[in-house]
Amino acid sequence: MDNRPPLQGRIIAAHGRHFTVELPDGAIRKCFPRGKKSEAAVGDQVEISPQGTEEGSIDRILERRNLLYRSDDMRTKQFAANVDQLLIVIAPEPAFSEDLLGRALVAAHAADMDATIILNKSDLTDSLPQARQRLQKLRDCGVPVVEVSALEQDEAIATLIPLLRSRCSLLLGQSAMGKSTLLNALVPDAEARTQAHSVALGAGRHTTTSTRLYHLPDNSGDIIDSPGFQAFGLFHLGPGEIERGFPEFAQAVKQCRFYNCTHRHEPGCGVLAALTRGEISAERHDLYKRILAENEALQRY
Ligand SMILES: Nc1nc2c(ncn2[C@@H]2O[C@H](COP(=O)(O)OP(=O)(O)O)[C@@H](O)[C@H]2O)c(=O)[nH]1
Ligand SMILES: [Mg+2]
Ligand SMILES: [Zn+2]
Repeated sequence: MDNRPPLQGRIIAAHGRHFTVELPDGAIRKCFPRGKKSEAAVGDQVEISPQGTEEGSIDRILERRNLLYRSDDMRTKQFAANVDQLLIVIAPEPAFSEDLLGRALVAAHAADMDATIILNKSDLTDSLPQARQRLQKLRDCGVPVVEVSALEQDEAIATLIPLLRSRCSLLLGQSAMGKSTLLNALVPDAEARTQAHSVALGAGRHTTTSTRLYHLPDNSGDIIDSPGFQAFGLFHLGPGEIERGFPEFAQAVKQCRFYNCTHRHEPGCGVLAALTRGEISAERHDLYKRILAENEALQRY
């Protein structure tokens, strides 16, 4: 048994049962949580007890600034902790889901994280106008949108680096939107590291299977890559948090007659009035109602 003092480090990768922890001097240790279940997430600051030269146990997760997660049915999936901004990567092809995009924005809001949409593959000029048009309602309510093409590496880097500087950013998106291609442009040695890991796991060469934090060159910021997702449940959010995830409702909510208005059928509802006037998009209001209905259905069990 080792009897050395605990060390503080940061989780830079999660692989199911074990985690990669980076220490302040850059050393890496493979660490296992104490106990069966672990709440640790990439980005967490942790206290570890070193074991041998390469391993350790995670004794404690230090207090988090924030945590982004989703919850589908009874399972929750933590994306990352202590994140400064969420970068949601979408593309004109394959067509992105407005439902998933809207949910990711709600989750970011609830976690107190800035969010920016990265519209990748801007070189696909045939389908780009439609993608832009689908984003307009989010642009209108103040969500920043940045267009890049990961295939035009130098330009993409020049556009993204100022956004990433001195911050920890989380790349999130459906698969095939180009997250890994963007990451490889930004972090030149990322691909080698990802592939070595995928080969070890027997996973596909181009499939991101785990969440991992990378340092940008010159330590100018951190970026976290994550596997794609097909579902984005928000069962952990209450009605107020869901409502605040739709910033374009904020003004209209002040006009609601009832303080506990759910903005679905109530008389004197400011949101429904704004919807009728075309100031709030019907798709966004539908998404709001879907999330609310899912959470209500869960509470009946
Ligand atoms: N035309 C075009 N294709 C891209 C761009 N970025 C990525 N791709 C392609 O899209 C596919 C999915 O990319 P990948 O990075 O694996 O997506 P991920 O699943 O989000 O990590 C690959 O075939 C990439 O070569 C881009 O900016 N333009
Ligand atoms: Mg990927
Ligand atoms: Zn209302």
